[in-house]
Amino acid sequence: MMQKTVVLVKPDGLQRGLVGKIISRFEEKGLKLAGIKMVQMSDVMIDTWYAHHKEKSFFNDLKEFMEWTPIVAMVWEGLEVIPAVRKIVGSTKGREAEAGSIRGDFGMSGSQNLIHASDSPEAAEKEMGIIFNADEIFDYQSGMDCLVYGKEDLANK
Ligand code: 3AN
Repeated sequence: MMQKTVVLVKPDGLQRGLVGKIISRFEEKGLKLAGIKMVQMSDVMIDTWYAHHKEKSFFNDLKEFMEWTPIVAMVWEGLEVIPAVRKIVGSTKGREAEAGSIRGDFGMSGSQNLIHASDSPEAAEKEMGIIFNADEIFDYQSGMDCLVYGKEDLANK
């Protein structure tokens, strides 16, 4: 199934100059960029975004971290892209994340872990709504699709 997922380069990724490298990973994978913008997250946005973490001991630190600088938000599209992107991102704690993943290659921390990626279609919808207006998510024909996907992939998309 064709899906969209939301990726954030968090403040530590921006500060460390990793925005370009992170975007390259997704471009090289063959994903289609459907939206991109720089955003300063607010308390209200974080409360909604991380509502499921609101009772956690680290919530205030998480909020402060996410508001430290602007973030770079993207929407990437592809076949079953939500789990595919989570694999590229790697597990939460950088020092335990698999080598080859973004967190595994570039980070050590479980809080300053460079990047966010939606973990379900429901989360992706919610996160798109927090960051993007409808006219900031683009539907266009990707010239790469016929190279990236085989007939059988596209038959039941
Ligand atoms: P992931 O980003 O891998 O889906 P979640 O959803 O469990 O991880 O956590 C959301 C964010 O909360 C993480 N990306 C991280 O910045 C922060 N976080 C998670 N666990 C901790 C923790 N134990 N201490 C501090 N921050 C944490």
